[in-house]
Amino acid sequence: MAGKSSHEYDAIIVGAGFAGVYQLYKLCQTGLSVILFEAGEDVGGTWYWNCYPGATSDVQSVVYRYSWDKEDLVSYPWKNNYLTQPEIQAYFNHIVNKHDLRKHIRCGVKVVESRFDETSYKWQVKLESGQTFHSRYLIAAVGGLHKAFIPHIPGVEEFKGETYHTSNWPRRHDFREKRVGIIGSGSTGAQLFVALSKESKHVTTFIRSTQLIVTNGNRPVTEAERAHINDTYDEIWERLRNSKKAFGFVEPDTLAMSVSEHERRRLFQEAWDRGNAFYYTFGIFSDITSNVEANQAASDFLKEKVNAIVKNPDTVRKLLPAGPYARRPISCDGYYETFNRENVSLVSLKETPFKQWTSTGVTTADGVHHDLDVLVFATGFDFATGSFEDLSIIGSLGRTLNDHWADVPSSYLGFAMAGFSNFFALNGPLHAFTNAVPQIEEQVDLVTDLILNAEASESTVEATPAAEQWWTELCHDFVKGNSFDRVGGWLFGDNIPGKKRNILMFLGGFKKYREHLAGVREQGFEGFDFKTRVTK
Ligand code: NA7
Repeated sequence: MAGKSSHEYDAIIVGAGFAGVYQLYKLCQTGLSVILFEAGEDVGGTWYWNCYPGATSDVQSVVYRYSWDKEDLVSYPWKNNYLTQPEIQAYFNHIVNKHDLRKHIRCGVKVVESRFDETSYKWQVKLESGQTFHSRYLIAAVGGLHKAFIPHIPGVEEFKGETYHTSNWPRRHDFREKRVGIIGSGSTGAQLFVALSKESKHVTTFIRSTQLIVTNGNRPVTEAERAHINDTYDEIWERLRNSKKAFGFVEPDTLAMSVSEHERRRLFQEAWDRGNAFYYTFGIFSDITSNVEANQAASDFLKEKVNAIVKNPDTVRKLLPAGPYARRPISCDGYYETFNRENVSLVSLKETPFKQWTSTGVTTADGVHHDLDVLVFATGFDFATGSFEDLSIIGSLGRTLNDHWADVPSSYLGFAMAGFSNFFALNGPLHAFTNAVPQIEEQVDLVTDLILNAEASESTVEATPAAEQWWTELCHDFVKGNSFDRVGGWLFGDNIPGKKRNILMFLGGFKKYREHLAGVREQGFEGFDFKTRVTK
């Protein structure tokens, strides 16, 4: 439905990734007037911005898509069991076109301030262009991993070559004659390192902390496999919805130490051959992240792989981490093999930190000057809260969302905050740590029902302070005893200087997350306050 006036809508959505596009679809179905603003020049969200070479999903193609379009599930073609960035972006365009959503989407539009007006019960949404739009509901679907983190590295501004963050990759590049330096070796840095080694003159990976990396196992899917998937799609979703990580694989109850060493190694090997770090971590044993001995065994097996694959013993030494195997698992095909190439170098920043930047590279503490034409920051994101900062969200009583989250990034169910009427931050702090797409669908479904209930009762809707506090404490409780807590990282906001350490996700698993959401619905939207709108 078109807007009531050119700047007046029932709902404004910000962001055209998995969350925003589904939210748009759902609200369009209800007959409400909706507009979606997207800062990028195309749909895709995270997958629009992160178009660096090698960008690939680490959730299998079969379940890295919407579950609600049954016809599309069985007909949309995909070649391999994992999806590359261009394939995912093509999927977004396909969905948007198929469901005639593009007419509601404005790309290349940045929201710079969003303020709730208590008198009109409307959000005033200001754009960079100077225009202001109004809506009853505001849904920020800006993605948890959106705000790029570029660390302060003293003297780096002396470098005069090309510089990029991976999430702001140039649409065209040619590095055939270029020497590239990559800072950062998480999921992004690993994929980029492998891909650029094949298309650049030389690649230097500057690694501060090494993490053990598992093959992704990307391979073509045969027609017979696809036919089987299509025949069993209902079972696949059913299994996924009743699992913890929602990756589509069966999550066993077997404890790592309950089987013989021989059997344990056999299963680790099988998982390595099959590929995928989430499968390696959660698909063979149930206690890799909760039992120290199990974690050690998983880690030792991967260290053996590094030893077996990487030829240079000094490189092996630099690649072996000291701590537990307990960060967001990283999947990357060909990672360790890449260190055997002639055109790559590894610099351990713990052993030889940056000493002096020059216009053509950097000298490290061992006196070596690393000549660079291009410097890439694969240094990650200000997870969960950072994405929302630039929207400058101001709720009831003039409180900003940034202030609300300053000490403890809190939410009810990962998307609702007390004091922020008619506002939903999809994938906000404390959403579930799972395959992103199915849990986004759960959030969007509930948000849509909340909006419909508020419409029917002519009310505003927001989380109660008690509900927000309860969910936040629950999320903090789930961390206790989890190996992730021993290492930290962006799941805790540790990567951002000055950010207070807090768990930023619900680690209770997808099934439990769904049960919580279902319970809220069954109890008449328990934890949400609907206040009748009084016309002033
Ligand atoms: P990550 O996983 O946050 O990785 C960032 C990397 O950047 C990591 O290796 C960091 O090392 C490194 N880093 C950060 N700051 C510095 C400085 N100052 N010096 C050297 N190295 C630094 O981000 P990704 O983009 O790889 O992945 C994020 C998620 O996006 C991923 O999990 C997927 O879900 C998609 P550190 O470990 O902090 O020592």
